Amino acid sequence: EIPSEQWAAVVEKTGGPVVYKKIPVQKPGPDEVLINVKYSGVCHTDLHAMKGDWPLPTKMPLVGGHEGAGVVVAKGSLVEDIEIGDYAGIKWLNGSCLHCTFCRQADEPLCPHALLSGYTVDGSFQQYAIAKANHVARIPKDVDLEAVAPVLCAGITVYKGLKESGARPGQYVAIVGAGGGLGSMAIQYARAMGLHVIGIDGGDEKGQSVRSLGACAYVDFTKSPDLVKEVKEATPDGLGPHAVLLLAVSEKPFQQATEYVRSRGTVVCIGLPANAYLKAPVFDTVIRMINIKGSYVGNRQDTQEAIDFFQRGLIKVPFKTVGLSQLQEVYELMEAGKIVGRYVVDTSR
Ligand code: 8ID
Ligand code: ZN
Repeated sequence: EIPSEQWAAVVEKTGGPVVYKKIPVQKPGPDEVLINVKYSGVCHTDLHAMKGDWPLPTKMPLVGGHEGAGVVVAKGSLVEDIEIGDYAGIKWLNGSCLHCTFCRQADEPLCPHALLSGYTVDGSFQQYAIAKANHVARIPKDVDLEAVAPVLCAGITVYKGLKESGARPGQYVAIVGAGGGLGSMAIQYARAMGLHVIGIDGGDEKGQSVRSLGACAYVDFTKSPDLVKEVKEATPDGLGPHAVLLLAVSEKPFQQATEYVRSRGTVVCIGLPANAYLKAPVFDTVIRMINIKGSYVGNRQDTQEAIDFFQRGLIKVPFKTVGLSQLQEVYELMEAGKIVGRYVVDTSR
């Protein structure tokens, strides 16, 4: 039975903190489903949202969360291809119009009318969350909801970023922020796609994790006397990685990546540090034919492909699970840069 009240983690004012409290359960509209969220991953985006880091306002009060894995418990009258009891996922893209030029070309994240879970609409840090049926991730019944939660944003985003990078099997990719949530996933997706991985992050604990997930090299940005040289030397011919995935929450690596990417290589910007700018020398960008681009989550097909990699057992990323009531503590660890991999919250406690 669906209760009328539920536990949720609510941001009541920009800047936080997040408050664990009871709020009403909403009813799905005709084209929506209600998902009993069991587990939700905690993305750095949720912290950016609480802090008001970006030039895009959030709704307020706000229930954050956009890596919610759960069970469909109610659906609107227009929903046909999803049943009560199915496993489903709340992802960043909660809904899109499906008729604009971007939606028509499967670039749904670019839809001018996109609804964003845990940002412009309430997300998965509650026991019962709503999303447009057309956009919820379809999760097969044999998949573990706790372990798959981080795939719903981190997994989809890095998988898409790797595709956007154009890197081919056998080539080298540098992953900047490799010890974080997106980074840990990126190492595993890159390996599954046949790429060699150079992980860049700070500290020994992250280094250990990066290596154990399968990177062939780890470069510690807090210790390296010459990071550019070290990254280039991690490729056999010394010419640098074919692609760079920028996942860090700081501006410096965004200014640095073109210095070590291989000629004709691609720098993919994914991390969203507050007030940050890209900078690259025009001369080098031209004469070395460097590509610089952005990549933003993924479309519905990317979502299902990312889940398929996970279902096949190719993506094994350790995570720590705590109660939803402890979300504020997770944010404090994240702010301090102390999280290795991903935290998942259990909405039942
Ligand atoms: O669609 C998108 N583009 C998208 C989707 C999801 C998330 C973008 N994001 C954004 C988030 O909003 C956030 O800005 O990606 C960024 C990373 O999210 P995350 O992986 O959830 O954050 P994290 O777990 O805190 O990991 C960040 C890592 O960066 C490292 C940190 O040590 C941490 O491990 N890092 C930093 I801060 N500075 C670094 C540097 N100079 C660095 N690593 C290497 N070099
Ligand atoms: Zn996210």
